[in-house]
Amino acid sequence: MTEAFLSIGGNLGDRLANLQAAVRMLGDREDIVVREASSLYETEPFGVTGQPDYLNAVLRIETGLEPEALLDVCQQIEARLGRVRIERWGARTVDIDILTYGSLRQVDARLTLPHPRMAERAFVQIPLRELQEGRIEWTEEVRPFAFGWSPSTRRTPLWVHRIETGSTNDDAKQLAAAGLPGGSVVVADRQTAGRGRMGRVWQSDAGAGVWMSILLRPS
Ligand code: A4P
Ligand code: MG
Repeated sequence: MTEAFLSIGGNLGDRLANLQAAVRMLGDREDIVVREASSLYETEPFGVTGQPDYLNAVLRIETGLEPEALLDVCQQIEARLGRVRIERWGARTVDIDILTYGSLRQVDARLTLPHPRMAERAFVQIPLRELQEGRIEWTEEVRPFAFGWSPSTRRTPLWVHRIETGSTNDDAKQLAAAGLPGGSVVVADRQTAGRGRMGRVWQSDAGAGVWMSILLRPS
């Protein structure tokens, strides 16, 4: 079995149902085990603008399939979920790309590994870092959307980093409602509206500020 990372995303129809169906179809196969799924992220379209926002995630799988056969499976699932290729980078129900396959490096018209454009895309890098480092970043174009979704049973606390936010407390409450587990931390470089506990406002020197909230009992 070889470890591989897949990127999945879509921006048409019932986006969540489409991604869940794709993950289920991958996991139903005897030659693929889905080990871990990142959170879902809602992301601004990259490449072609004027299309709906995407939901994106990254999966860690193990597979007995050769890389080309794995790509066949990904494309079959895309087709079963109604993907029609109209324009490159255009809107789609589900797109499944292979990010890495073990440590394999190859450049080929049909399959290039690692995925040639993965480094420049926040919608790939941020979910990947979540799986590899247990750390969530929250940027304007990539927002955590849901946590602990099927098939992942991953409940490890996460570190959520925001560049700027109104209030880390409000963020923490919202993320807890979405399923972020206890022990998670929300930090921000800048906080614009939140107030400290008991009405106190905490302030540190400009440029050196770190605001943070810790989830103790997410329920
Ligand atoms: N191909 C080569 N290497 C690979 C690989 N490692 N994994 C070939 C998958 N496919 C690979 O892909 C075109 C061809 O790339 C395939 O036939 C395969 O042989 P495609 O999926 O048919 O077409 P595409 O997805 O429109 O093109 P491409 O270049 O894969 O686009 P991307 O890079 O997947 O970008 N914005 C947000 N926010 N979220 C998104 O998920 N996705 C795209 C598509 C654009 N903007 C996005 C998102
Ligand atoms: Mg693609």
